[in-house]
Amino acid sequence: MNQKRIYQSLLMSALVASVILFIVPTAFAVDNMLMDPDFEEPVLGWNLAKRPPAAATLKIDKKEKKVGPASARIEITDVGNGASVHNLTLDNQADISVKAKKTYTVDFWTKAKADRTLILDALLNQDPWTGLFRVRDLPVTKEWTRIHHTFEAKVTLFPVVFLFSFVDSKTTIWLDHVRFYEGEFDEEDIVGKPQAVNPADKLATTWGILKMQK
Ligand SMILES: [Ca+2]
Repeated sequence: MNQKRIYQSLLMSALVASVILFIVPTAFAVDNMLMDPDFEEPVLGWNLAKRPPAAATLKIDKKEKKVGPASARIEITDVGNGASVHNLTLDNQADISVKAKKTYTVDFWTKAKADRTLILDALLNQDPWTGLFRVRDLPVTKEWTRIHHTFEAKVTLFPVVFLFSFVDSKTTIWLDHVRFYEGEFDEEDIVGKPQAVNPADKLATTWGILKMQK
């Protein structure tokens, strides 16, 4: 091969490689076990449970969102009497199945009106209500941030209910694009998913593409 041919073939290889790099993250997207994870339109997959005096409302918010056309906005007026973290929860209606010794990850986008914390919880959705995991004091700020938690299931459980608990604070909180899947944290690239465009998002998008091409 002459030098020009070699150069052309190298260029073609680089092109093919970059196309593959763009396709792979989509092709191997995680298998999300939750229902209605993006809070679009009617929220069939989630249930806001309140034990009085705990009180809150769940609304689909089409202005504040991170992935897709809407997010969940939870306005809390009373966190309850403090007797249980389950006094005020948003639980997913999917019957999740986990196997002992397997690794699972939960991740989601969140922001709040002011800094606050959040509790994540998952347990067997029937007697004896075996706990799968619980994480407290997750920091939520005024900027959209992705929180992720990875754990190993100690026992095989079905049906498991996954829930957010809001008893930490009355501050309004938003949630979007919630995923529960087998495996380690998948740093999903949300490029291509319709989302709110602001300068910060554009920067994040560019950085995502640069990282993928490395
Ligand atoms: Ca959404």
